[in-house]
Amino acid sequence: MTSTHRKTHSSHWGAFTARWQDDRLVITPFSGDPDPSPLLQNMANALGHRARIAGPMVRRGWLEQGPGPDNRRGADEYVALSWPEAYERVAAELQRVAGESGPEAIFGGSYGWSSAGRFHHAQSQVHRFLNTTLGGYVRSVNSYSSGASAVLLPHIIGDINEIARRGVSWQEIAQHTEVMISFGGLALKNSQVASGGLSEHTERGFIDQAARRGAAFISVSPLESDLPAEARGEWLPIRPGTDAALILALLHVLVSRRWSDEAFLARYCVGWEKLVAYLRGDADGQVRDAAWAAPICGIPAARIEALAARLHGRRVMVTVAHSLQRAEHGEQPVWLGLVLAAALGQPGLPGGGYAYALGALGHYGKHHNQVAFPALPQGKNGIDRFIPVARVADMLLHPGEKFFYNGRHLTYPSIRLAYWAGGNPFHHHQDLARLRRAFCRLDTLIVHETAWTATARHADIVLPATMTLEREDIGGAPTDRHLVAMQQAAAPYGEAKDDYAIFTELARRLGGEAAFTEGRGAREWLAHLYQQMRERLRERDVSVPDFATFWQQGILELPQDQDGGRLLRAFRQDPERNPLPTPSGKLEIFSQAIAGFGYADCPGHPVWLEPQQRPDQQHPFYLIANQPESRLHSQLDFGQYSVSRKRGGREICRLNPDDARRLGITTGDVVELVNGRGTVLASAEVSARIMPGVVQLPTGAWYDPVDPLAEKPVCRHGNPNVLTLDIGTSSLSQGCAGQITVVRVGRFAGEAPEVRAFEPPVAASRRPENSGG
Ligand SMILES: Nc1nc2c(c(=O)[nH]1)N[C@H]1C(S)=C(S)[C@@H](COP(=O)(O)OP(=O)(O)OC[C@H]3O[C@@H](n4cnc5c(=O)[nH]c(N)nc54)[C@H](O)[C@@H]3O)O[C@H]1N2
Ligand SMILES: Nc1nc2c(c(=O)[nH]1)N[C@H]1C(S)=C(S)[C@@H](COP(=O)(O)OP(=O)(O)OC[C@H]3O[C@@H](n4cnc5c(=O)[nH]c(N)nc54)[C@H](O)[C@@H]3O)O[C@H]1N2
Ligand SMILES: [Mo]
Repeated sequence: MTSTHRKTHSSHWGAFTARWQDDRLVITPFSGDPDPSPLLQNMANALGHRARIAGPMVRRGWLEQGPGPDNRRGADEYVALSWPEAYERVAAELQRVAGESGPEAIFGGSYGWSSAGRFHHAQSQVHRFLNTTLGGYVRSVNSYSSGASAVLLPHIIGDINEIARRGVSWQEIAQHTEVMISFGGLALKNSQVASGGLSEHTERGFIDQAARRGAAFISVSPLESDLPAEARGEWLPIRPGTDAALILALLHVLVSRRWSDEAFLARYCVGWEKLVAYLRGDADGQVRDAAWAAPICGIPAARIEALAARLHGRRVMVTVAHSLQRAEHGEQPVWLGLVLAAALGQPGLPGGGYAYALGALGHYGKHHNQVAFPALPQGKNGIDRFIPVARVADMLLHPGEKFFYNGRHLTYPSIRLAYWAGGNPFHHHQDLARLRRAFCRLDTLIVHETAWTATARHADIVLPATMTLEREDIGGAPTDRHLVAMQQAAAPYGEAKDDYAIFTELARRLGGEAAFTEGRGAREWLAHLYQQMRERLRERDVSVPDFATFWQQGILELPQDQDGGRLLRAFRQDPERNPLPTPSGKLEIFSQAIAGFGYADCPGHPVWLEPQQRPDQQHPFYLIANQPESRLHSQLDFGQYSVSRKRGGREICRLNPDDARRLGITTGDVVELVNGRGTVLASAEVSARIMPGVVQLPTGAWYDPVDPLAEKPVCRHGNPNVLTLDIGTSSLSQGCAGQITVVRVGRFAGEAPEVRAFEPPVAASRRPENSGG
């Protein structure tokens, strides 16, 4: 299966062709992509990498003692299983748990990005499997990406996808915007990626076009690198987690200079007067002006005043990155970004207004396809219990306890079994030692993985999944005008199987095969889903070739809808006839609904709230744990591009020259980042592009603890989630707050331990049946 023909294929970071040259896989970006991503090269050496999982495996403790809570998870040996025995054991265990406790004891949220390819999308597969064979599962809602904003924005502007994200296009910004102020920047490293696929990387070009026309870009961020060089913009360093205070001060300047657009605020918004009272400090005597914000944000008051003057009277676009809301009280800067745009009178104007998270992913600010490629139907989940996704460890550690969420008082379910396919909680979750303790409470953890991630290493049963290049699929996203036939380029690694094939066999053993497969094999599903899209297009008088022709030609261009901003424009034209889908029909600067929930950590209008994590004597530095430029999350961390961006096999941690000098650290030193949750080693890089008092270590280095059972583990590779705090953003949304924490930084003394993250666990042999176990 090593054909020398070019195969078309796709990934979350771009479309490409793959071709074998001798025994080397040559990856060539899609010719229509103006700015292809270097992440593509992570795939070149991935297929046969030793970190891949070659066959089904079972954890020794589970094999010998049977299901049940077990503190050895993460440190145990693995024993190889044949596929028939693996199927037998998984099916029996699902049957046992569902029989004894019902599907409400099974957690099937399985959060994670999986791979591009809409049919084999692992999360859809596992959900469909649990629904059709067991009647359902406990699910998770929202995402690690936008945990706080996904709950907040519907209250204050309306549906997050329709209005907050579709309101503004890059094209329009390139043509009309005069000032683009981006809280959290517009890092091109981030817009390389879009879930489902991204055939054209256009952000760099649009930013360049806007800057050439004279648009001014201002990036408010602790890191200079969040602003692309093409923007020729201005970097305004800010202390992490303090943007809400800065925006309040900007609003105060606008009000006191009579620069606020009172006509806009009166006609299109509710609650402005309540916020003005808060800015003046009517209730508590605290004026929120530039002098008040300056020491909080680390920005001189005069600079805040000057910034407000630059925004006044211009066509301004405000963006707030996802990162700002992945933090304590993350709702506040998201809400205030909208208020700033409203106070400047911008929403609904061409090139003006608020574009939440624009630039954070490659599919924001793009046009939408007239017809989206259909998702694999997931069936009906008979269990109506859920958690906000980032509360997974709380759920496992505190079954039966109550928690607040978006006006509801919910109870954590009692989970016995978790099933994970297509996600890596030991990448995405916070406080990994706590997460391990939480997973140790389970009877059973089942994981499908392509490679030996830390999540696979904590599982009781590990089933090897194929990578996309080893199967056929269709790549597409609602904002990508190319649909890509993901043709198979290689035979499966070892005994790996497609998630679909694994679930089909399990469903057969559980008596649900017909419901799960509907009688279709993988190729038939692709043809079936394609045909559905083709029919919907035909209803709009668009004709596209049949499946066989599409498959052979490899790439299909789809018609798009050019008018994403129409809802906001219509609202601006006539807010009474075209109200927003909020309770008041207007932009909500004050939300009666949120106020009614009575949450001290998220009141009825946006406010500044002190976070509990602030630098102190013991932890003098902020740690920014942001998205990595060298890969998508933890995916293909062993790939050649990701590895080339490490030093000595360790992830790189950036710090400011002043801090480095004081601590006696130079580029290339191994440093340790320490707090009450653990220690992380990384390779230091001294850089003036990060503000003093802040260090940055991206996410995604595979968790590699020296002693996996340690209460405060030491990760020798550089996974910042050892250090981050596992708390919700607020009672409103309970989102992930992993972007920022506080640490102590020092040079690592002595011989640094070798990184072992990509060494698979040693396959232990099975002990004779009656050796006592
Ligand atoms: N501290 C901190 N933590 C964060 C963030 C942060 O900013 N700071 N960001 C958060 C965000 S925004 C996100 S979205 C999450 C991302 O967290 P995840 O989405 O969980 O991270 P990925 O590494 O993409 O995990 C996908 C996993 O699926 C596997 N996989 C790929 N294809 C297949 C397949 O076909 N079948 C199977 N069975 N498996 C497959 C991959 O090998 C990989 O291990 O992380 C979050 N965590
Ligand atoms: N290459 C690559 N791209 C990705 C991903 C990836 O893993 N790799 N993940 C994708 C996913 S799933 C998502 S959700 C998006 C996430 O998009 P974001 O969450 O926006 O991405 P981050 O890189 O975590 O953060 C963006 C920048 O915000 C800045 N920042 C952090 N804290 C603060 C703060 O308090 N105030 C201000 N003003 N700035 C702050 C940091 O310097 C950081 O570089 O990225 C997507 N893009
Ligand atoms: Mo995300």
